[in-house]
Amino acid sequence: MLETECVRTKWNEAFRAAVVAGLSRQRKTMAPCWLYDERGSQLFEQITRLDDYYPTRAETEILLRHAGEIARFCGEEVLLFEYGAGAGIKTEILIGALDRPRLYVPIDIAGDFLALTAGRIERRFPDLDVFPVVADFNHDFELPELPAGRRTAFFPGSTIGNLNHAEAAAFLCRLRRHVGEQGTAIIGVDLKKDVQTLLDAYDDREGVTAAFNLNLLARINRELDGDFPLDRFAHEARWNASESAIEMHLVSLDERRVAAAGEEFPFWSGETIHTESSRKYDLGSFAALAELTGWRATRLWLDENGYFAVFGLENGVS
Ligand code: AVI
Repeated sequence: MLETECVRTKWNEAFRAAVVAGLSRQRKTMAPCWLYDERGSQLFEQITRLDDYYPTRAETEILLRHAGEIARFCGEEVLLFEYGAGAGIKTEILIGALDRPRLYVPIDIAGDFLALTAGRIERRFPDLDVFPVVADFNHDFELPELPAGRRTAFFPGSTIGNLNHAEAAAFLCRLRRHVGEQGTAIIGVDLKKDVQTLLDAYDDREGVTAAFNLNLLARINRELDGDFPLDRFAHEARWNASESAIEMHLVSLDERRVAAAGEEFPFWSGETIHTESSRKYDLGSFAALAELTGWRATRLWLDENGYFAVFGLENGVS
């Protein structure tokens, strides 16, 4: 079996196992990573361009406005690691501002997507060496041997908000190990704000976020022989104040039984599948999380509305 086929087979098996486990729970839930098949990734791209979805705009504004300062914070001739390749324009802004970056290391589990990103960056910055690493950055993995030099970890998009507290802490510890003693990190973090702005961003007027969420059911139908009636489930965005998170749910509009992956799953009318949490931090709570994991949060850049933060972290080990 070809290596890519093998990865795909394992991934299909993991999807099947996640669906059976997630839909068998008393509170049905699926991890957000399953939203991103090819169609889901296209829909997410569209979300980032919506008027209602402010995070991409706000973070890009910060990077454009403060690129020089952020680059000075990272230092000269750095090795830049990006977790989750494909932040597109944001990566290009940062690389374009860095002083003679030595190497760009995009890290992602999706090998084909990673190859596209690597090719794009190589064409855009022909003098920069690019070393893609296929790995699931949500779990521990070893980096290959790389040239010496100061290292910066870049994690934009507030993807850290999709991790729970324990996962986010483990992730920040992992970054610290990867960048070593003199290392730094640039992390994009979406901030708490009025609830209506958040609800609008996660239930946009154009219905793209709804299509993104419902695509999970279409994917189950396609890949696991499911029979979810897509018009009898609805997208819902909810603010969970105690978790400080926007949650995405898929609500069953009737009582029914649904087949998928060779099993049957009962739904009561109004029952939901929780498909994503997007945690919103305040400045103090994110700085505290960073410090808890051995970082020092020494720099902070904000957009004009104060909606989004880019943190500059330094490895606390001196
Ligand atoms: C990828 N992640 C940071 C997005 C977010 O805002 O939590 C995913 C998303 N879900 C709905 N809209 C965007």
